[in-house]
Amino acid sequence: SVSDYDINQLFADEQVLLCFQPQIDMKSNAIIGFEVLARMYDENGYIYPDTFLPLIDKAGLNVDFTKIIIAKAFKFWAHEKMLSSYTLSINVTAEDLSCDNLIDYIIRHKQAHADIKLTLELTESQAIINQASVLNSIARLIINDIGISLDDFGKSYSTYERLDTIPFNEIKIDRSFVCDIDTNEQHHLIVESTIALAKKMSVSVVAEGIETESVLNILAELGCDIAQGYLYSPPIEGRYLTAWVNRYL
Ligand code: G
Ligand code: G
Ligand code: NA
Ligand code: MN
Repeated sequence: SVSDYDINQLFADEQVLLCFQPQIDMKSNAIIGFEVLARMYDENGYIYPDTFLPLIDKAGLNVDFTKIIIAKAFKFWAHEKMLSSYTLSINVTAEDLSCDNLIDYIIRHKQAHADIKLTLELTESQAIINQASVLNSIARLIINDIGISLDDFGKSYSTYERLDTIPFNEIKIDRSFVCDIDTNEQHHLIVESTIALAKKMSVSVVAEGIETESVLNILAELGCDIAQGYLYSPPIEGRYLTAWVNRYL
Protein backbone atom coordinates (compact mmCIF):
# COMPACT_ATOMS: atom_id res chain seq x y z
CA SER A 1 0.00 0.00 0.00
CA VAL A 2 0.92 3.65 -0.32
CA SER A 3 2.09 4.02 3.26
CA ASP A 4 4.47 1.11 2.71
CA TYR A 5 6.77 3.33 0.70
CA ASP A 6 9.71 4.38 2.82
CA ILE A 7 10.03 7.88 1.45
CA ASN A 8 13.25 8.54 3.37
CA GLN A 9 14.85 5.46 1.88
CA LEU A 10 13.70 6.37 -1.65
CA PHE A 11 15.22 9.78 -1.04
CA ALA A 12 18.46 8.45 0.33
CA ASP A 13 18.85 6.33 -2.80
CA GLU A 14 17.69 9.20 -5.05
CA GLN A 15 15.06 6.95 -6.59
CA VAL A 16 13.79 9.88 -8.65
CA LEU A 17 13.34 9.86 -12.42
CA LEU A 18 12.56 12.80 -14.65
CA CYS A 19 10.04 12.59 -17.46
CA PHE A 20 9.62 15.37 -20.00
CA GLN A 21 6.47 16.40 -21.87
CA PRO A 22 6.89 18.53 -25.01
CA GLN A 23 5.42 22.02 -25.34
CA ILE A 24 4.82 22.94 -28.98
CA ASP A 25 4.58 26.33 -30.68
CA MET A 26 1.16 26.31 -32.34
CA LYS A 27 2.14 28.58 -35.26
CA SER A 28 5.35 26.84 -36.36
CA ASN A 29 4.86 23.40 -34.80
CA ALA A 30 8.39 23.77 -33.41
CA ILE A 31 9.28 22.35 -30.01
CA ILE A 32 9.55 25.20 -27.49
CA GLY A 33 10.44 23.25 -24.41
CA PHE A 34 9.55 20.46 -22.01
CA GLU A 35 7.69 20.30 -18.71
CA VAL A 36 9.58 18.20 -16.19
CA LEU A 37 7.31 15.63 -14.53
CA ALA A 38 8.85 13.61 -11.72
CA ARG A 39 8.44 9.94 -10.93
CA MET A 40 9.90 7.87 -8.12
CA TYR A 41 10.50 4.16 -8.47
CA ASP A 42 11.18 1.03 -6.51
CA GLU A 43 11.56 -2.61 -7.45
CA ASN A 44 7.88 -2.72 -8.48
CA GLY A 45 8.14 0.15 -10.97
CA TYR A 46 6.99 3.77 -11.16
CA ILE A 47 5.47 5.60 -8.23
CA TYR A 48 3.47 8.62 -9.43
CA PRO A 49 3.34 12.14 -7.96
CA ASP A 50 -0.21 11.74 -6.68
CA THR A 51 1.19 9.00 -4.44
CA PHE A 52 4.60 10.32 -3.45
CA LEU A 53 4.03 14.08 -3.22
CA PRO A 54 1.81 13.76 -0.12
CA LEU A 55 4.44 11.49 1.49
CA ILE A 56 7.19 13.99 0.72
CA ASP A 57 5.05 16.74 2.16
CA LYS A 58 4.36 14.75 5.33
CA ALA A 59 8.08 14.02 5.73
CA GLY A 60 8.88 17.74 5.38
CA LEU A 61 11.01 17.08 2.30
CA ASN A 62 9.33 19.40 -0.22
CA VAL A 63 12.27 21.72 -0.69
CA ASP A 64 14.80 18.87 -0.79
CA PHE A 65 12.69 17.23 -3.48
CA THR A 66 12.60 20.36 -5.64
CA LYS A 67 16.39 20.66 -5.26
CA ILE A 68 16.82 17.11 -6.56
CA ILE A 69 14.60 17.92 -9.56
CA ILE A 70 16.50 21.15 -10.32
CA ALA A 71 19.89 19.44 -10.04
CA LYS A 72 18.89 16.45 -12.18
CA ALA A 73 17.19 18.57 -14.84
CA PHE A 74 20.16 20.94 -15.22
CA LYS A 75 22.63 18.07 -15.29
CA PHE A 76 20.65 16.32 -18.01
CA TRP A 77 20.16 19.48 -20.11
CA ALA A 78 23.84 20.42 -19.82
CA HIS A 79 24.81 16.93 -20.94
CA GLU A 80 22.38 16.55 -23.89
CA LYS A 81 23.54 19.29 -26.24
CA MET A 82 20.71 18.76 -28.74
CA LEU A 83 18.16 19.62 -26.03
CA SER A 84 19.86 22.72 -24.69
CA SER A 85 17.94 25.20 -26.85
CA TYR A 86 14.61 24.03 -25.39
CA THR A 87 13.10 25.61 -22.29
CA LEU A 88 12.99 23.53 -19.13
CA SER A 89 9.69 24.07 -17.28
CA ILE A 90 9.83 22.91 -13.69
CA ASN A 91 6.92 22.69 -11.25
CA VAL A 92 7.24 24.59 -7.98
CA THR A 93 4.88 25.43 -5.15
CA ALA A 94 4.39 28.70 -3.27
CA GLU A 95 6.07 27.00 -0.32
CA ASP A 96 9.14 26.44 -2.51
CA LEU A 97 9.19 30.10 -3.43
CA SER A 98 9.12 31.20 0.21
CA CYS A 99 12.40 29.37 0.85
CA ASP A 100 15.35 31.72 0.22
CA ASN A 101 17.81 28.88 0.34
CA LEU A 102 16.02 27.11 -2.53
CA ILE A 103 15.85 30.32 -4.57
CA ASP A 104 19.63 30.73 -4.08
CA TYR A 105 20.04 27.13 -5.24
CA ILE A 106 17.95 27.67 -8.39
CA ILE A 107 19.70 30.93 -9.26
CA ARG A 108 23.11 29.31 -8.78
CA HIS A 109 22.18 26.61 -11.29
CA LYS A 110 20.83 29.14 -13.75
CA GLN A 111 23.96 31.31 -13.46
CA ALA A 112 26.23 28.31 -13.97
CA HIS A 113 24.29 27.44 -17.16
CA ALA A 114 23.29 30.83 -18.55
CA ASP A 115 22.40 29.26 -21.91
CA ILE A 116 19.71 27.02 -20.39
CA LYS A 117 16.24 28.58 -20.51
CA LEU A 118 14.28 27.96 -17.34
CA THR A 119 10.63 28.54 -16.50
CA LEU A 120 9.04 27.78 -13.12
CA GLU A 121 5.42 26.63 -13.21
CA LEU A 122 3.74 27.88 -10.06
CA THR A 123 0.89 25.60 -9.05
CA GLU A 124 -2.26 27.01 -7.54
CA SER A 125 -2.37 26.28 -3.87
CA GLN A 126 -4.01 27.22 -0.64
CA ALA A 127 -0.77 28.82 0.49
CA ILE A 128 -0.67 32.57 0.81
CA ILE A 129 0.71 33.72 -2.47
CA ASN A 130 1.18 37.37 -1.78
CA GLN A 131 3.54 36.85 1.11
CA ALA A 132 6.39 39.31 0.85
CA SER A 133 8.88 36.43 0.77
CA VAL A 134 7.22 34.81 -2.26
CA LEU A 135 7.02 38.09 -4.17
CA ASN A 136 10.61 38.89 -3.28
CA SER A 137 11.73 35.46 -4.57
CA ILE A 138 9.85 35.96 -7.83
CA ALA A 139 11.55 39.32 -8.33
CA ARG A 140 14.95 37.66 -7.84
CA LEU A 141 14.07 34.89 -10.30
CA ILE A 142 12.93 37.37 -12.94
CA ILE A 143 16.13 39.41 -12.61
CA ASN A 144 17.98 36.17 -13.32
CA ASP A 145 16.05 35.62 -16.54
CA ILE A 146 13.89 32.83 -15.15
CA GLY A 147 10.32 32.68 -16.49
CA ILE A 148 7.26 32.43 -14.25
CA SER A 149 4.20 30.51 -15.43
CA LEU A 150 0.85 30.47 -13.64
CA ASP A 151 0.02 26.76 -13.75
CA ASP A 152 -3.45 25.19 -13.51
CA PHE A 153 -4.95 28.56 -14.37
CA GLY A 154 -8.63 28.81 -13.52
CA LYS A 155 -8.71 25.84 -11.18
CA SER A 156 -8.90 27.47 -7.77
CA TYR A 157 -10.43 30.41 -6.00
CA SER A 158 -7.10 32.23 -5.90
CA THR A 159 -6.72 32.43 -9.69
CA TYR A 160 -7.45 36.14 -9.98
CA GLU A 161 -5.58 36.97 -6.82
CA ARG A 162 -2.46 35.40 -8.33
CA LEU A 163 -3.06 37.22 -11.57
CA ASP A 164 -3.18 40.49 -9.68
CA THR A 165 -0.17 40.10 -7.39
CA ILE A 166 2.38 37.91 -9.16
CA PRO A 167 4.52 39.10 -12.06
CA PHE A 168 4.49 36.33 -14.65
CA ASN A 169 5.09 35.88 -18.35
CA GLU A 170 2.96 32.81 -19.06
CA ILE A 171 -0.45 31.40 -18.21
CA LYS A 172 -1.14 27.66 -18.38
CA ILE A 173 -4.82 26.89 -18.75
CA ASP A 174 -5.79 23.94 -16.60
CA ARG A 175 -6.41 20.77 -18.52
CA SER A 176 -9.81 20.21 -16.94
CA PHE A 177 -11.04 23.13 -19.09
CA VAL A 178 -9.01 22.37 -22.20
CA CYS A 179 -9.80 18.67 -22.62
CA ASP A 180 -13.40 19.07 -23.83
CA ILE A 181 -13.69 22.56 -25.38
CA ASP A 182 -15.09 20.89 -28.50
CA THR A 183 -18.16 19.65 -26.62
CA ASN A 184 -18.45 21.78 -23.47
CA GLU A 185 -19.68 25.33 -24.14
CA GLN A 186 -18.78 26.56 -20.65
CA HIS A 187 -15.22 25.34 -20.98
CA HIS A 188 -14.96 26.80 -24.47
CA LEU A 189 -15.99 30.17 -23.05
CA ILE A 190 -13.49 29.98 -20.19
CA VAL A 191 -10.62 29.02 -22.48
CA GLU A 192 -11.56 31.68 -25.03
CA SER A 193 -11.62 34.43 -22.37
CA THR A 194 -8.39 33.24 -20.80
CA ILE A 195 -6.59 33.38 -24.14
CA ALA A 196 -8.00 36.87 -24.77
CA LEU A 197 -6.90 37.94 -21.28
CA ALA A 198 -3.38 36.61 -21.87
CA LYS A 199 -3.17 38.54 -25.16
CA LYS A 200 -4.26 41.76 -23.46
CA MET A 201 -1.63 41.21 -20.77
CA SER A 202 1.01 40.37 -23.41
CA VAL A 203 1.89 37.06 -21.83
CA SER A 204 2.02 33.75 -23.63
CA VAL A 205 -0.64 31.15 -23.05
CA VAL A 206 -0.19 27.37 -22.88
CA ALA A 207 -3.05 24.89 -23.19
CA GLU A 208 -2.31 21.59 -21.42
CA GLY A 209 -4.18 18.33 -21.70
CA ILE A 210 -4.73 18.39 -25.48
CA GLU A 211 -5.75 14.89 -26.51
CA THR A 212 -7.52 15.37 -29.86
CA GLU A 213 -7.14 17.19 -33.19
CA SER A 214 -10.58 18.65 -32.67
CA VAL A 215 -9.49 20.41 -29.45
CA LEU A 216 -6.22 21.50 -31.05
CA ASN A 217 -8.01 23.09 -34.03
CA ILE A 218 -10.26 25.15 -31.77
CA LEU A 219 -7.26 26.33 -29.75
CA ALA A 220 -5.56 27.40 -33.00
CA GLU A 221 -8.66 29.41 -33.98
CA LEU A 222 -8.67 31.05 -30.56
CA GLY A 223 -5.01 32.06 -30.98
CA CYS A 224 -3.47 29.91 -28.27
CA ASP A 225 0.36 30.11 -28.36
CA ILE A 226 1.63 26.81 -26.98
CA ALA A 227 0.20 23.28 -26.96
CA GLN A 228 0.89 20.39 -24.59
CA GLY A 229 -0.81 17.03 -24.20
CA TYR A 230 -1.06 13.37 -25.09
CA LEU A 231 -1.86 14.32 -28.72
CA TYR A 232 1.85 15.17 -29.07
CA SER A 233 3.23 12.87 -26.43
CA PRO A 234 2.82 11.65 -22.88
CA PRO A 235 5.70 12.52 -20.53
CA ILE A 236 8.86 10.84 -21.88
CA GLU A 237 11.59 9.29 -19.76
CA GLY A 238 14.91 11.10 -20.12
CA ARG A 239 16.71 8.18 -21.72
CA TYR A 240 14.22 8.18 -24.64
CA LEU A 241 14.01 11.95 -25.11
CA THR A 242 16.60 12.63 -27.83
CA ALA A 243 15.11 9.78 -29.88
CA TRP A 244 11.66 11.35 -29.55
CA VAL A 245 13.01 14.77 -30.60
CA ASN A 246 14.79 13.26 -33.61
CA ARG A 247 11.60 11.56 -34.73
CA TYR A 248 9.55 14.75 -34.23
CA LEU A 249 11.96 17.05 -36.12
O1 G B 1 2.17 13.23 -14.83
P1 G B 1 1.73 13.67 -13.63
O2 G B 1 1.18 12.47 -12.89
O3 G B 1 3.26 13.72 -13.48
O4 G B 1 1.76 14.79 -12.52
C1 G B 1 0.80 14.86 -11.50
C2 G B 1 0.95 16.10 -10.68
O5 G B 1 2.21 16.10 -10.02
C3 G B 1 0.89 17.38 -11.51
O6 G B 1 0.04 18.27 -10.85
C4 G B 1 2.28 17.89 -11.47
O7 G B 1 2.30 19.30 -11.48
C5 G B 1 2.83 17.34 -10.18
N1 G B 1 4.28 17.18 -10.33
C6 G B 1 4.93 16.38 -11.19
N2 G B 1 6.26 16.53 -11.07
C7 G B 1 6.45 17.46 -10.09
C8 G B 1 7.60 18.08 -9.52
O8 G B 1 8.74 17.83 -9.89
N3 G B 1 7.38 19.00 -8.53
C9 G B 1 6.13 19.32 -8.11
N4 G B 1 6.02 20.23 -7.13
N5 G B 1 5.02 18.79 -8.63
C10 G B 1 5.18 17.88 -9.62
O1 G C 1 -0.36 20.93 -14.68
P1 G C 1 0.12 19.71 -13.93
O2 G C 1 1.53 19.94 -13.68
O3 G C 1 -0.87 19.54 -12.88
O4 G C 1 -0.16 18.69 -15.12
C1 G C 1 0.60 17.63 -15.39
C2 G C 1 -0.27 16.39 -15.33
O5 G C 1 -1.11 16.26 -16.50
C3 G C 1 0.57 15.16 -15.31
O6 G C 1 -0.09 14.23 -14.53
C4 G C 1 0.58 14.74 -16.77
O7 G C 1 0.93 13.39 -16.93
C5 G C 1 -0.87 15.01 -17.13
N1 G C 1 -1.13 15.17 -18.55
C6 G C 1 -0.34 15.69 -19.50
N2 G C 1 -0.95 15.70 -20.71
C7 G C 1 -2.16 15.17 -20.53
C8 G C 1 -3.26 14.91 -21.41
O8 G C 1 -3.26 15.18 -22.60
N3 G C 1 -4.38 14.34 -20.85
C9 G C 1 -4.44 14.03 -19.52
N4 G C 1 -5.56 13.48 -19.08
N5 G C 1 -3.43 14.27 -18.67
C10 G C 1 -2.30 14.84 -19.16
NA1 NA D 1 2.75 21.89 -14.26
MN1 MN E 1 -1.09 22.39 -14.81
